[in-house]
Amino acid sequence: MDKDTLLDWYRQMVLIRRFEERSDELYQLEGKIKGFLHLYIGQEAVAVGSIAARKAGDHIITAYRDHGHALAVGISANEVMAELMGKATGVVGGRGGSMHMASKARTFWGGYGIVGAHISLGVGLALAEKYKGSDAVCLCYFGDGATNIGYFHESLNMAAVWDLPIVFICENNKYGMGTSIEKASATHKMVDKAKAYNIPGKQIDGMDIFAVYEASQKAIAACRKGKGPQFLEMMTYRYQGHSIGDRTRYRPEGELDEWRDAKDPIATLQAHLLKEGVEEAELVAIDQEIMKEVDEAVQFSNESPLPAQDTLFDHIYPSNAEAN
Ligand SMILES: Cc1ncc(C[n+]2csc(CCOP(=O)(O)OP(=O)(O)O)c2C)c(N)n1
Ligand SMILES: [Mg+2]
Repeated sequence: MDKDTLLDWYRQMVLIRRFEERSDELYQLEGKIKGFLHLYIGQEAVAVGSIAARKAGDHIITAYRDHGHALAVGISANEVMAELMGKATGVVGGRGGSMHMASKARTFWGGYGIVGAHISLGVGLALAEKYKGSDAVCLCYFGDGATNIGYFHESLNMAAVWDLPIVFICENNKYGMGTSIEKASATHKMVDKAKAYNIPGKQIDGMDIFAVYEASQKAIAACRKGKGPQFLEMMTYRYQGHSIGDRTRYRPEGELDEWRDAKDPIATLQAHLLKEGVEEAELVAIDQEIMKEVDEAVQFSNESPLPAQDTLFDHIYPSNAEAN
């Protein structure tokens, strides 16, 4: 990998981390963000490394832990932050909030709150591309908990029966909403569930951006060659609770420290860059730029208007005009 690409990965992961730390403060200390807020801190290498392996036109779809994916597909910090604050300048006009980031221009389809449901939409995106005869692929992200849902099984089955170009990316962070995999899933290796549908799969170190990128590249290439669906189980860890207010009492003491100290994705890439001769000052400069970018996003969002009252019925069905 060339130095500029690695610095870009570093920049993206630091942006996601600082952006979310600031979002946490805005929620808990300032009350500027309301509703749900599921943070992605700890899992940054998965979104950044796998999205780096896609080409323009490939589809991205994910669940409610979606700020990292939104930033990684290139939606600006301003638009993501304004969306979190429900402002008209947000990426979906302040209508969706934390769980529903999306951008048609970037073929990023969200952001979904119903666990597992979007996996079937990912299969639909892949079916459409196969039908059109394009070589576009869908990257479909979901958690370990989602693999216990019916949609997951029906979706994998249909994708395999129809040989669809979809990479199923399971972000295995060991827990669902306060429940460990061991308490909720009959098999503890998510990749085994893919085998049941004849879908090739691998467990990948999701804290190592190089491993994530390489595995994603191979899986995407296989899809483009018409080899049908692929499955990647990214072994990762979320540092924060499931959502704001979760005090993570269900996690064994010391587990978070073990992951953070030994495997933090940003620290690991940073160590690699320094070993390769990148000056520390260059990384500090990136960190400072990111802090500025996040501060500006907060200011932009604070100063942005709420959606106008007369747009209340826009984008819903039936529309105001039709209802009248
Ligand atoms: C159909 C459905 N059931 C339950 C919930 C409540 N819920 C929200 S997230 C979650 C756990 C999902 O865990 P996982 O798929 O591992 O994702 P993670 O939060 O770890 O990223 C549950 C049960 C929901 N949103 N939708
Ligand atoms: Mg999980």
